[in-house]
Amino acid sequence: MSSANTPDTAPQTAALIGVVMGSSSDWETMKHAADILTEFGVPFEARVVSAHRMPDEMFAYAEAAEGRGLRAIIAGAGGAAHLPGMLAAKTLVPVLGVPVASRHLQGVDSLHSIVQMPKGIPVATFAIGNAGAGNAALFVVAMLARDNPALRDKLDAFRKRQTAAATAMTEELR
Ligand code: RP5
Repeated sequence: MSSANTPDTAPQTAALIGVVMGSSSDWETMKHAADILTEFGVPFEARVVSAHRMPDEMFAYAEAAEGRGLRAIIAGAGGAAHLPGMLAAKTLVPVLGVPVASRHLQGVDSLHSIVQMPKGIPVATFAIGNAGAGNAALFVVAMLARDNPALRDKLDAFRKRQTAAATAMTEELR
């Protein structure tokens, strides 16, 4: 059972996507990824897997990800934000990184930590905050939609609704 402030701790059956984060304080941002996956009906699990406070669990999560059938991991963290890179180092499952806004540097530190991976271990890095979390999930949907026509249709309809909403904005100017 999820609430507005905490990630779901109970994994759904046959999760395809892992949504992980360094702290429950990241959930306010990462729930925007969870909301998109829910909207598109993509099975996911949401967990706190802190890189520096529970490193053994983080390694275990990464090492098990491929065997458990995860197709991608969306990892959000703030500050030094080493979680996405460390996960990526321990699994062949693609990792998408979401920089969470930090208190003192507003997430620029998180962005730099995640995006500046040395060549060899990639982390697909998204925008700081809610937009990044939502877009990471939309990117996952687009990847899964390549061999899932029903999901492709949902994504197409989502884009068309967005276009219609933006088109209607001109009316609001009058
Ligand atoms: C990181 O430290 C987390 O990803 C979070 O963004 C940040 C602060 O964590 P808390 O102090 O709120 O638990 O590990």
